[in-house]
Order: sequence, then C-alpha cells, then structure tokens
Amino acid sequence: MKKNNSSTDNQSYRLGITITEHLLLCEDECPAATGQFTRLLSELIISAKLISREVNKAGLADLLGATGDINVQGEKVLKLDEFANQALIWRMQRSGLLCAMASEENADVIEIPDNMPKGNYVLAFDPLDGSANVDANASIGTIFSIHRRVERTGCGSLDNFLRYGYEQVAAGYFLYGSSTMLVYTAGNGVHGFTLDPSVGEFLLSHRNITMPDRGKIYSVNEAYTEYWDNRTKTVVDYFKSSKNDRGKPYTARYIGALVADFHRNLLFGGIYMYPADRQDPHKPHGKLRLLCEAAPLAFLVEQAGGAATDGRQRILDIKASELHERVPLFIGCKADVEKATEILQDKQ
Ligand code: P6P
Repeated sequence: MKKNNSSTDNQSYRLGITITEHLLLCEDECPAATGQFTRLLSELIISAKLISREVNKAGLADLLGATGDINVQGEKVLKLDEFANQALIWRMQRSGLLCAMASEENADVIEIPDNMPKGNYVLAFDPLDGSANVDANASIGTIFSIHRRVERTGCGSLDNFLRYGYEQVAAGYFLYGSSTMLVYTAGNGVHGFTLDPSVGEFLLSHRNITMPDRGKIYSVNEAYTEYWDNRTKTVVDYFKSSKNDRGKPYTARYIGALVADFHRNLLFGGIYMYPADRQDPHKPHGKLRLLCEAAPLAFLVEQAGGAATDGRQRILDIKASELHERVPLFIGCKADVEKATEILQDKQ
C-alpha cells in the first residue's frame, strides 16, 4: 500500500498551548485583568529570547569570559551578564508598563527616561543568575519579580522595592539549559513553558507544578562547612542522613546556579540551602539577594506547595530594607524546610 504522503498525514501543524494563549485565558478568568500584566510578561519573553540566543552561541561569538568590570556585588561582570542586563533594561524601559526597575547588576534604582511612558509596575531582576557557569556550558537563568507601584504617577522611587515579598503580583524565571524554559506564577499556581525554537514560541509543558511534602535531594555548597555555625552543620547532617519516601538516602545535587538547582528541586522534590556563613564579614547574611533571588523564588515555591525561610522566618514576610539586601535561604519541600528551620531555631 503506497504510503499517503499528503499533508494531512504530517501533523506537525499541531502546536501546544502557547504562553500568549495561556495568558489570554487567565485574563478572561480574571475580571480585574487589564492586559497590562500580559503585555509585561510578553516583553520579558522577548528579552529572554534574545538572551537565550546569545547564551546558546556564547562559545562561538566571543561572549565568554569577563568584561573586566566589577559589579555592585563585588563580583566580576561577565560579557553575558552585561548583555542580559542591557537587553532587559533597554526593552523594559520602552514597554510603558514600568515606573522603575532594579537589577542585581546595578547599584541604584533604574529610572525610566523622561521621554518614555511610565506604567503601574516595578520590576526587579537578576539578569543572568549563575553566570559563572556559562563558560562551562552549565544551566543559568534570569529571575524576575513584579510589584504594583506604590505612588500613583511619575517616576518610581526606591520605596516601590522596599516591600514585603507577599506583595509581589508575579514572579518567575527563564532557564537557559538543555532547553529554554519560562516558569512563572501570578498567584494562581506555577506553570512551566518550554521554548520551541523551530517556531519561537513558549509552549505549555508543565501545567500547575506542585511539590511533594518531602523531597529526595539536598543542595548546599559543603565547601563552606567551616564557616557555618553548629546548628547549620546539624541541618546539613540531618539531610545527609535522611531517607526519602522509598527508603533511599537523599541525593546531593549542587549546580552552583540557584535558578537551576531550584528548578530541579521544584520538579523532583528537594531543599536548596544557602546559609549565613562567616566566610565574608561583609556578607554576614549569606550571598543571596532578597529582592531578585529569594523573594521571587519564595513566591513560586509557596504557590507550588513548598516553603522558604531565612532560617527564622518566612521569606515572604520579610520587608526589604535596602535594594541589595542579602538573606540566608532555605527553600524547597515544605516538610524539609520546616525541619531545617526547627533545627536552626533549636525547636526540635
Ligand atoms: P557558591 C550564583 O552566583 C549564585 O548567586 C547562585 O546562583 C548560586 O546558587 C550561588 O551563587 C553559588 O554560590 O558560593 O556556592 O559558589
């Protein structure tokens, strides 16, 4: 029987649910929706596609290595850090949806130029988290957090960023790995989209992501053990001797890119820890930033049924006191984070 090669046999015309269709469906279900959030996320997606393109060709386009600059965190700025930061700032400034931005790479609030329209939101972001991994071709990502503005009009001030984590209206990340993904929440669950580069669309691939109560993975940089206090050492020892629900030991996994470690633990179940350490007297609260790392991921993890604390309190209950405030972070499956927090508070 001659195989019928007509186009109806080739079902490659079929496409999954695009992010745009998903957002429009969410808008229809939310009477108060104005469409501004949909436009804001759409602008972020274009920026992420540009960053993904550069990350994927970095090794071939002289985009590896450092620029020679040092950022406000005291870290070497890599060429891709700079590209990602500028791509986000350039595009989002013109969106007409923001009244201010804050980037991990910039010391101060990034204002929207006078000749550009202002909007009702503020955006905080880590343009390329884990970028030290890029020269080794390991996964890295962009983390973002969105708040509604506090003033009614005009340029957004620093006050727009000194907020409680629970006030975020949306948060998420783009992961540049074996595939490029968007994982976000707007307060109605956590949804994952995978970029189909052949059509340039993010397609729904992980609907309503939820975490198990207990995990099977622990992520921490044990090279810093000597800098930890005894309770932190007890926490890590606890997970090293924990058994998962199949009676197997927890597995140690640490990529060195928060966004990649978080994503794996979100999907498979686990806890990521970056405790306060005494390695650097200038960073007594650890390395991770509240506004553009801990708070957005805490919003996501709670929406997925998990938890996030600084070892004492819920991350989302912390009100930022400065733009680049750092916090210790224990984030992942609810029972694992609660156990870590109990030990750290000596409430066993
Ligand atoms: P360390 C990357 O610089 C980062 O902020 C996170 O993405 C990552 O989890 C952590 O630092 C790695 O830090 O001290 O273990 O190399």
